[in-house]
Amino acid sequence: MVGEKLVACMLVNWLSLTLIRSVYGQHIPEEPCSVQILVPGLKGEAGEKGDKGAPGRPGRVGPPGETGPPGLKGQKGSMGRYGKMGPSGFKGLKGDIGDPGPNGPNGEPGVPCECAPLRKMIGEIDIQVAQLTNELKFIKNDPHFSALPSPAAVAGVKETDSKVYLLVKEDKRYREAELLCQGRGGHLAMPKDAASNRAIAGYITEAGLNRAYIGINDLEREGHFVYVEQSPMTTFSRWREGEPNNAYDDEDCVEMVSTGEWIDVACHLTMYFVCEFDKDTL
Ligand SMILES: [Ca+2]
Ligand SMILES: [Ca+2]
Repeated sequence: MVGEKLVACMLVNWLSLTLIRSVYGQHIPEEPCSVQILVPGLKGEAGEKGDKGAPGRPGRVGPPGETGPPGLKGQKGSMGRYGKMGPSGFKGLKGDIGDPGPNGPNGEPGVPCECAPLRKMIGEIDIQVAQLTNELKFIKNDPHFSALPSPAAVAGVKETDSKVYLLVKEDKRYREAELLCQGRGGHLAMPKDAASNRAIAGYITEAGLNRAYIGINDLEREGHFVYVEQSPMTTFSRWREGEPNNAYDDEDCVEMVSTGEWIDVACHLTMYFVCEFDKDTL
């Protein structure tokens, strides 16, 4: 490099001296050519702006960006399908009582009735019946019986010339009924003629009953009916047609129906009964 510069320097100097001698014809002292170090000159003025260059190569892929802020809530989706039916739950608590329902339609006009006085009257009658029942229990032993009104008026009993009959409205078996009559000084009613049978039947009918025990049975000997006081049957009887039939081998007691007919029935049946009392012994 230095060598190239030295040669160039010597060439320039020679050319310069030749040019000057031909122009001026004078003698110009020669200067020995020396090595010089080239120093950069002053910075020139800025050039004009060049044309736009070609687009550069695409840059490298950058790192993932940070998570941005949450976006707006999306719209509600459509309803899904029904799921399978679940198991039965526990029984719930009893609910409150509902509101009262609407009033029903008006009833038909009733028959005018003074019910309160009637109830009071029924109550008084019940008391009278109880009192009369007690009085009857003392009929036999009451020495002043003759001073009392007639038995028929007192108790509503039926009577014939020689008998007083009392219909007892208590459901009893045959034997219990007879014992109750005995306790009052009598027996179950023993119709021994048409008149007494008619009196007892009328009593049953007037009471609105269909039947009542009377004092006839074949408890001692099957088919051999006697009166409850053990007296034998007379020629009088009022068996209903087909009776006595001792049905189911279990009919040893006798009821009178409202027509006055007799029917043998089972003794364990309970029904009302008619007692009779002898006027002679009252
Ligand atoms: Ca019998
Ligand atoms: Ca029978």
